[in-house]
Amino acid sequence: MPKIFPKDFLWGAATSSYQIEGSLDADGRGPSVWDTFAARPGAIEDGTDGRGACDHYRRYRQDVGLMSELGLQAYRFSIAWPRIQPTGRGPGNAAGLDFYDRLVDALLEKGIEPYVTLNHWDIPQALHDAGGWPARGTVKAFVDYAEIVARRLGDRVASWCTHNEPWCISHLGFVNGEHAPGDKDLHRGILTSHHLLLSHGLAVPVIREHAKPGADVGIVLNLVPGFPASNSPADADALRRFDGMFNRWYCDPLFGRGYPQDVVDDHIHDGGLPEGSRADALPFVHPGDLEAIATPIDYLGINYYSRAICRGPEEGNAERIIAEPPEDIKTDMGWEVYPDGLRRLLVDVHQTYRPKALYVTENGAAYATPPSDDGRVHDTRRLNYFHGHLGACHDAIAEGVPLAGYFAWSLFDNYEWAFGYTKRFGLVWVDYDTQERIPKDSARWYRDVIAAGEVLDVDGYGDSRGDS
Ligand code: IFM
Repeated sequence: MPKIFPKDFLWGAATSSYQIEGSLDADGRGPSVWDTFAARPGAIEDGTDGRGACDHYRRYRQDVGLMSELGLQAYRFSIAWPRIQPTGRGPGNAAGLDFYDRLVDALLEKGIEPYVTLNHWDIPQALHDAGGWPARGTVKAFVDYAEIVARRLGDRVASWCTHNEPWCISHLGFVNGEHAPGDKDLHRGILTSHHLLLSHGLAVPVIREHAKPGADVGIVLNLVPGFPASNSPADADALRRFDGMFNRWYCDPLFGRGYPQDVVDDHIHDGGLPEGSRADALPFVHPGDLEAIATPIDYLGINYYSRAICRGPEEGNAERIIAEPPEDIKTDMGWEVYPDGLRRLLVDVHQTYRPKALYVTENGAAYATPPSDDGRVHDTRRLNYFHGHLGACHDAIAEGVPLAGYFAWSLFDNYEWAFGYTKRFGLVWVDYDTQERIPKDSARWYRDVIAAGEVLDVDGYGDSRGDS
């Protein structure tokens, strides 16, 4: 059966500011926490930072031309907060705002809808120094920043996202220290998650006030469907715990259910909250916070890469673990390729929370496949990944999920955070020395999929050369 998408299904690709822009010192940009973190010895696998990246800040016109050649209908990108407010407070920096103004206009000239994310992790360093996400004062700072951007771009932007992947900021940034700012403190991670959610909820009406009629406002979560490794009670509990920390801690309050008590109990167990803490009486949750967080949104964006197989503690190993997938179905990130997890996730979220609309705001795979002798990049494994996952999207729609669009991650190979430039997620190959761009086989396939509105067969696109 052909997998044909609804006519109004939106096809796009996504990036983020720190991962592609480069030009970190241009036009009054202030330092972000990622500039600082990347300078820390050993923090980044290849010791690099975002200073060069894809040089998109200077090459954005050419890049928009490439998007147009690929037939993208929407481009999801993020605004670098330190370009707009170099210290995270005060009036907008004209040169920084001008850049995004030009980018938005360039996109619209090519008929590409701008999908703007306000926070894809690069919070100004000065704001972090003043307390950062664990401090409640940052909530107001974010809402002020959102207002500055919405005032300037609101007349043209089709869709707004407050935060990208609050779990990553809270957990990777503050609990396990793999991301900026590199803290290892569960309590600060919990405070961060609350302040991200609260600032989202308070920013929604402010953005709406300045947005054009019909523009959407929402948030993007990285959700991971969990599966138990066996039928044992220990594995069932590992799944409950994983799902709670990763998914429900964010979805439940966003959709009016407050924080889940079982996750509060897990946090108590792990030393992140005091004994006796109650989900309905957390000291950092002020009256009105939960109502603000649950402000109705126009869509929920889901970033999906893989699933987790959850295993409970075993004798001699007190830790609950996520089982390792087999080698042959892993991407370069070590993540299992599991397309049906996306269908399951979309159906579950739809049935549990009933968001008005859903988007897959990121989905993709890291494979390092270099250019072959013929000058092309035969990324057959990425092609197969996209083929499987778009099929899963189609199946979810057939099951009644209001899935409105799909954004491939990523348009370009780019700076993969703590992995530096060692992981390549792009539809488009980037030579970081010359800044040459080469659309990969997956990009040619995706272009044809967009034109057809259908999950096309991959035959005739890939080539086994160079992709192992
Ligand atoms: O590159 C990241 C992106 O910034 C956020 N979502 C996951 C991607 C792949 O790790």
